[in-house]
Amino acid sequence: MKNQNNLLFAFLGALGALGALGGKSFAQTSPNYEKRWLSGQFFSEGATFGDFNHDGKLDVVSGPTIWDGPDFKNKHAYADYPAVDPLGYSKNFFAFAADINGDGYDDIFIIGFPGEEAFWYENPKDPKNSKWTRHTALAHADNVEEALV
Ligand SMILES: [Ca+2]
Ligand SMILES: [Ca+2]
Repeated sequence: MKNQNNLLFAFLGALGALGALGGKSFAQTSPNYEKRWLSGQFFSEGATFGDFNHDGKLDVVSGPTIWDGPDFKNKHAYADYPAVDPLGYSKNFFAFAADINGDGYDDIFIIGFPGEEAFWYENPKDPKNSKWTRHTALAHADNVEEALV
């Protein structure tokens, strides 16, 4: 035990020396982030970021919901489908943000359950986030490894 304590003190001393040499402590250089809990229900395996309301700040899309950045407190539905059993799978395996129709606004592309439809939701370009129109992209997306190209 004494050897372990000596080793720990030597390790901490080395960290302190490195911090002094760099001018910053270890705590000042380690990643800084805040964990946010978006929902207690399971809607999708996929989630992503995009600027859906076109305000220059990234928003989050997960399942049928968009959370406006940067605080992610204001949420709104772009689609309407229920939560699923978290012991199973959803119909939303991958989510991508891209301007599919070239109108300057991020749309949402979803690869559903393997072997089933891949689809995208057209951004209505409305700050009130009115109805997003769903379009079929592929009748069958067979591989989980599918990627938006
Ligand atoms: Ca935004
Ligand atoms: Ca678009």
